Amino acid sequence: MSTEATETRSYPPSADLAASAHIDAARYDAMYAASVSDPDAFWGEHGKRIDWIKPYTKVSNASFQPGNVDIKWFEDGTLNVSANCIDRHLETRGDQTAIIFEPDDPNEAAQHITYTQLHGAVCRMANILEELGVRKGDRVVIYLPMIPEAAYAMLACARIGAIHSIVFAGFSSDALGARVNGSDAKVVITADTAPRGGRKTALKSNVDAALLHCKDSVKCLVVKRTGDQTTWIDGRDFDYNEMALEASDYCKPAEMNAEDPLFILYTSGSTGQPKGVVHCSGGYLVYASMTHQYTFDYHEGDVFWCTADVGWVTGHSYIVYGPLANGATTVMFEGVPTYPDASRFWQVCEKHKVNQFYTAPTALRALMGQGDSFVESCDLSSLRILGTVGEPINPEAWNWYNDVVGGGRCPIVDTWWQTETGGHMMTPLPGAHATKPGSAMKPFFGVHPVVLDPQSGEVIEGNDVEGVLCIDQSWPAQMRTVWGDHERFEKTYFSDYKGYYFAGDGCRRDADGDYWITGRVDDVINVSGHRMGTAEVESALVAHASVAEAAVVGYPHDIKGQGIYCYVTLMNNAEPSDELRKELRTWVRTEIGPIASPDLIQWAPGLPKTRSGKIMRRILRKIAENDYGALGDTSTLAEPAVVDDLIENRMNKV
Ligand code: 6R9
Repeated sequence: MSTEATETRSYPPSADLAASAHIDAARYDAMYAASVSDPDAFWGEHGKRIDWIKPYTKVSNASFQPGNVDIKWFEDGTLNVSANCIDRHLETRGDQTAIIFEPDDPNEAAQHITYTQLHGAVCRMANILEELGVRKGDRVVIYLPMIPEAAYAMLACARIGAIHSIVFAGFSSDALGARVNGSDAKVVITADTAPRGGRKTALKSNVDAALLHCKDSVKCLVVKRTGDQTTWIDGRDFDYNEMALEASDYCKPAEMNAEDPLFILYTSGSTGQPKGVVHCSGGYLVYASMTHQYTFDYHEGDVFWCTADVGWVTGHSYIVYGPLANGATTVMFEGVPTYPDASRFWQVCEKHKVNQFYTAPTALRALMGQGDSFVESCDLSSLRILGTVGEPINPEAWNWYNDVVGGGRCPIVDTWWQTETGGHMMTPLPGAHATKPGSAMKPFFGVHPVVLDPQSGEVIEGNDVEGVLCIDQSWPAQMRTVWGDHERFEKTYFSDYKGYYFAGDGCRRDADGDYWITGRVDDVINVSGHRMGTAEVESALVAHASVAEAAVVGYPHDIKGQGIYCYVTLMNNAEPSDELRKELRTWVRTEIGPIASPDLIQWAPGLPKTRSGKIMRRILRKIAENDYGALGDTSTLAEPAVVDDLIENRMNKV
C-alpha cells in the first residue's frame, strides 16, 4: 500500500514529551551530526552501553566495495550476549519481571518471569543443548510458538556461543527442512503443538516430516506446550521438560568475539530461494539496545510490547535482544489480534499496563475494519508511544491508530528497517521529531541515507526528490554475510549501486527533508507485513505436475497491503478448474506455508515475454492492479495478443 504524496499533516512532539524524553530536537541534531561525521568516535562511546569481557580498541572496519565487501565492528572486543541480557541485571533487577507471557487463551493465566528466573531457565536450556552435543559455532534451529521457551532457546544458544536460526512456526515442513539443511543444524527445538487463535498447529509432526529429508544425526528437543500426544523416536527426540528437571541452573557464559555470529535468519529476496542473513554479537546488540531505548523512549520500569513473532527480525531485536539488554519488561503474546475478538490487543494493553506498543499496519487495518468499540471498551491510559513496522502505513490506518488507539496523546514511530539492517534505520524519535502520517521521517544515529537515480545511479541531492534508497556507510547491526554464500551477499546488496548498500526500497525525501518509503522496487512483495519473493511462490507453483509456467506479482489488498496474484500456464494435459485452483493453493501452503497462499490464480494460456524469453512482470503487475491504461512500452513483446487475453480474463478482486 503506497502512501499519499498529498499527505501534509504534521504533529510536533508535546512539550512534556520533549522535556522528559531521552532525545529532544537539539540533542538529536548534535548527536546525528557527530554520528555521521565521525562514526568511530560516536560508536566508540556508545558501544560501551553493553558489557564487554575484553573491551574493544577498534571500532569500525567496513568496506562496501564489490569484490571486497567486508564489515566488522568492535572486532577485537569480546562479550556474551546472554550475560548482557540477563546476568548484568541480576544485582539490581533480579526480582523485576523480564518477560510477561500472555497465552493464546485469555483464560489461561499470564506468566511473569523475573530476571532471576530467566537466568535459571536459560542456563538449564544451555546445559541441555550442551548435553545434546551442541558446541560453540554449531547451529540450532528453533521452530517454536511464541512461548517463553523461544526466548530461553535464543539466549541459551547465545550463552554457549551456538548460532540460532529461528524458523517461523507458520512455515511448512518443507521450508523447515530446507533451513535445517541450509545451516547444517545439529538440533531442532520445537513444541508438541501450538495454540494460536483457538486452533492448533502440529509443530512436532512438521519437524518429523522435515527431518525425513535431513541428516540422521539431527536431534529434536521437544518442549511441552499443550501435552498433546506426538510420535517419538528414541535417541533422536528429547524431552525438554524432563531434562530441565535434572539440568543445572548455572552455565558459564562463553566468551565470544564481537564478530562471532549470533544468529542466522532466512529472508526472501527477488531471486532464488530465501537467504540466511547473518548477524553478529557485538554490533548487533549495541544497535538493538540503543534503538530500543531511543526510538520508543524506553525508561526504567516501562512495560514494552512488540506484537511480532520471534520468527521475524522484529521479534529478535524488539521482543528479545533490545528490551532485555536494556533490562526492560517485555511482553510475549502467543495469540492473534482478533481472538477471541478484535479487542484482544487492547485488553492485553490494559491488563499489563503496556507503555509502548509496537505492531504492523496490516493488523491495524484489520482491527480498524471491526469498529472503534473494541478499542474504546479498554483502558489504554498506560500507553505512551505507539510504533509500526513492516510495510508502508496508509494515512487512514495511521490516523485511526493516532486518534482511536492513542487518543491523540501518543506519538507514532513509523520505523523503517529490514532483516538485513538488524535494527531501526529511519524513524521519528518521539521527543525530537514531528510525525507525519506515512513518513519514516529521519535516519537513526549513524545512518546516512542517500536517494539515487535508479537509472544513472547518481546521488540526488536536495529536497522534494524521489529515487531508490541506499545507505552510504556501515552501521553496527548491518548483516555481515549470507550464510555460506558471501558472493550472493555482495551481488544482492552492493552491485547495483557501487559503493552503497542497496535496500531494495524506493523513497521520497519531501520538501522538509523527511523520508517516505514508497515500497519495494524489486520482485519482493509484502503480504500482511511478511516479506516474500515472487520467485519463491513461482517455484512452488511450477513444482506441481499440472503447472508448466507461473508468474507471480503483488496487487493492492485492503487488509494485507499486497495480495498474491498468480498467472499460471497449465501443462497440455491439465484442465483448468476451480478444483485445481484449490489444489494449487493447498500445494503452495504445503511447499512454503500459509502466509504464501495465493489470493488469485488466473489461467494464462501464455505469459507476456520479451523476444529473449524474459517474462515482462511490469505488464503483469499492471494487469493485476487493474491499471491497463499504463501498460507502458509493449513494443518488445514477442506475442502482443497474450496481453489482450490476460486483460480479458483478469480475475475479479476478492
Ligand atoms: C523489519 C522488517 C523489510 C521490508 C523493507 C520495506 C518494508 C519495513 C517499513 C517498510 C515502509 C516501514 N518495510 N518497515 N516499508 N515503512 N516502516 O519488516 O524486516 O521483514 O526484512 O522487511 O519491509 O520494504 O525493505 P523485513
